Formats: sequence, structure tokens, C-alpha cells
Amino acid sequence: MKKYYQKEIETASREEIIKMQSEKLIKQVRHVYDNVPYYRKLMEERGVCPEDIRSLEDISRLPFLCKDDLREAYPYGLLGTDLKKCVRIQSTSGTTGKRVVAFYTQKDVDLWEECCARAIVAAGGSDEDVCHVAYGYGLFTGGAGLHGGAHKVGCLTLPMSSGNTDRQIQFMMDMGSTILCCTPSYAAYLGEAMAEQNIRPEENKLKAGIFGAEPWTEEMRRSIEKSLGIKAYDIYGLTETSGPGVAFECEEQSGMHINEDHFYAEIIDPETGEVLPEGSKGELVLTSLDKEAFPLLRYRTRDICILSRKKCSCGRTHVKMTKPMGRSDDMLIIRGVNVFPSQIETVLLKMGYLPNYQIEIDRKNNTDTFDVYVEMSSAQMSDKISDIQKKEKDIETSMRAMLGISPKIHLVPIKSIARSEGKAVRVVDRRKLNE
Ligand code: DLL
Repeated sequence: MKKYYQKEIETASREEIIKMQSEKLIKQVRHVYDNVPYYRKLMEERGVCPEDIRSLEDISRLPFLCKDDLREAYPYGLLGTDLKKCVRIQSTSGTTGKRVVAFYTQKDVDLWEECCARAIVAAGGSDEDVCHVAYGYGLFTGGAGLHGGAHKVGCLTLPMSSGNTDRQIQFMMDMGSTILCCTPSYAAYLGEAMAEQNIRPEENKLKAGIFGAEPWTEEMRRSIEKSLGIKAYDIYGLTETSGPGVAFECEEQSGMHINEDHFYAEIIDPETGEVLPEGSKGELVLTSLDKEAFPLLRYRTRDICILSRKKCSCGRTHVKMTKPMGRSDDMLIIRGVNVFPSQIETVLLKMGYLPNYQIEIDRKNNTDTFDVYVEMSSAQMSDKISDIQKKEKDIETSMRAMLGISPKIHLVPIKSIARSEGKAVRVVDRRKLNE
């Protein structure tokens, strides 16, 4: 089985990677300065010109870009090429504020699909595989990215898109899907739905899953691996940097290799913007080193993670990032305490619950209310009321130990929390409605 999609690049020495990144950065800064007036203005305001960027160390002289810049420059203000040279648009779902619209030249599409192909091969994929793509197709980057990657690897590709779970299962069983690509919450749901149809994990042909686009915990990984009988790999990316494939997990399943030939990664303190040393926890900042149409320099992702250059047993040399541990802008502050939804998920999965929960926050009489609705399994549903109440208290105690504050837990019947075919809605924050 082929272990790497592009061995020379994926296992290049550190010196080779640094050389490649430096050369690309110098060229890219010139490209952006000459072609993106919006960023040129930001550079001029900081008193920096392309000649000042002579190596990777100089990158800290460049200004950051953030989502507000994308909104301000919407839709064409950050284009790096003639629109005529662009062949594709993808976009975010745009639930908050204006959508992010990203543009691609044919070369951008090719490089993006290669990044996704690396992820598929790292998950054990080859031209022998049937790759079942259940990420949404359309403007969302998940479907298009993994679909393109699967083609490059030579997999038999099933462009399922999301939804219609019965049809997903039928195709999976009839076509013998071996690799599943979708959000982790949808993978968990597929596992549940298959169990309901009395299909045991050993009866499907799946061997691996490539899951991303939303936060998920180690406990959720184990739960999905068990319910589908697979190995579950993480994949990370964002529309602004093409989509999935900025980073992907290998057989070690301990963090994701960032495709350093295309992206330069920094970790900064989200409050001060100061660049932090390797091993520090902070906000990931990405620079696209060779994108033509949408070349973002020092883009603040808002995702909080840690980078590590520890040697990886898979042979890949590219830096690894941990799973995003939350977003600097998605952290909930409830009664003054910082709470990440992932902490709640960790407690629930450790206590044997499925990852079907929803957090609801409101403000009554100037005090935050904090409720968590958690689904019971069918076995738990037959418990006596007093048993259920005891379980709710037990969860509240564990939550207090993890978070420092305790939500009100409501155990609810199976299927009462709406399932998501794409990214799960974990948090309903009604406090925002009063702003
Ligand atoms: O979610 C791209 C993608 C598609 C990635 C399919 C992986 C698989 P956006 O819709 O622009 O793009 O959302 C990007 O999603 O900033 C993270 O906060 C979050 N995210 C993406 N991958 C992961 C992951 C796609 N593996 C935003 N773990 C990012 C945790 C993730 N969060």
C-alpha cells in the first residue's frame, strides 16, 4: 500500500522545507503587493515593502488579515488575479455575518486537491478504495475538496453529498465503501442509524474515515471507530485557505501534519498578536505560500491549537498541529467562566453517553442560565424516573469538576435533538438575541 501521495515533499528535510517556504514567501509577498491593493495599503500603513521580506523570519513584519478584512473587501477586494483566470468559487455557510467567498485558478484547484489526496493516502487510501464523500457538495468546500482528492488518488468516488441517510447506508453497503468522508457528527449519526438497521460494524467494508470541519474530541473518535469499525482520521482546513487539506492526520493519529509547502503556520497570542514559541497554545495564523487567486498572508484563523515538530513515526516531516481546542471567538463565557463545548463533550462521552447534546444559554434577571440537553440511549430510556434524576445529578457533578460551574442537565429521549448532516449545532446562545 502506498504510504505517501507526494513522498519527496511530505518527507523533505527541515532545511529543504525552510528553503522552499522562504523562496515561495518572497514571491508571494511580491505577488500580493503588486496585485491586491487592499493588502498593499495595509503593508504601506505598517511601513513595510516587498524588499523587506528576505526570509521566513521577516514574516512577522507583515500585517495580519482577519475575517473583518474579508468582510470589508467582499467580494473581489482580495483577488490576486484577473477574475477571468479564476475557474471556481467556494463559500462558507455564512451563518454569522457576510459569507466568505474564496476564488480559485485552475492551479489553485489542483494544489488544493493534491492536499486532500495526501490526506486520503495517509488514511490508507489507494486506487483500490471506494471513497464515499458525504460532506456537503455545492459552495461548501468539504464535498469538492475530498472529491477532487479522491479522484487524484484514483479511488472509485461516490459523490453522495450530505443527507438522505438511508440512501447513504444503502450505497455504502451495495458499493462496498471503504473510506468515509464527512463531518464527525454525521459519522456518529450514520453509526447510530446503521445500528438501528441491525447492521453490525463488521458487516460494512469501511476501514477508515476522514472527518473534520468541526471540533471533535478523542472520546468521540473512539466512539465513532467502535460504531463503524474503522480508524477515524482528522482533517483540518478553512474556506479562506481553499478548504479541507491544510492539515491531516497520519497513521499515528496524534495531530495533523500541516502541508508546509503550501502553508506557513504561526501561533500567536490572540490578545496581543505576539508570535509565540513552538509548543505554546495560541491562535493559528496561516499564510498561503502559493495560492494565485485568493492569496491570504498571515490570516488569523481564530482556531486555538499547539504546533509540534516532534519526529513522527510515519516519516512525514511537516509540522503537526493539535486538534483545534476551540476558537478564540467561540469560547463561551458563562457567569464569568470560560467554557469550551469540547469540555462538555469530553465529560459526556467519558460517562458513556452518545455525542448528541445541545448547550443552551440564556440570561434571566441578569444571570446566565446554562442548560445542557443530553440524549439517552434506548437502554437508558427504560430507567425509572428516579434513576434518570440520579444520572442527571451525576453528570452535573462531573461537569462542575471539569468546568468549575455546573449546568442544569436534562436527559431527554433518543432522537429529540435534531441531527445534523453537516456541522452540528452544539450551542444555542439566546443572550445574543438581546444585544
Ligand atoms: O470546514 C473546511 C473543511 C471541510 C475542513 C471538510 C475539514 C473537512 P469552513 O466552513 O470555512 O471550512 O470552516 C472552517 O471549521 O476555522 C475551524 O474552526 C473548523 N474546523 C475545520 N476543520 C476542523 C477540525 C471547513 N478538523 C472552520 N477540527 C475552521 C476542528 C475544524 N475544527
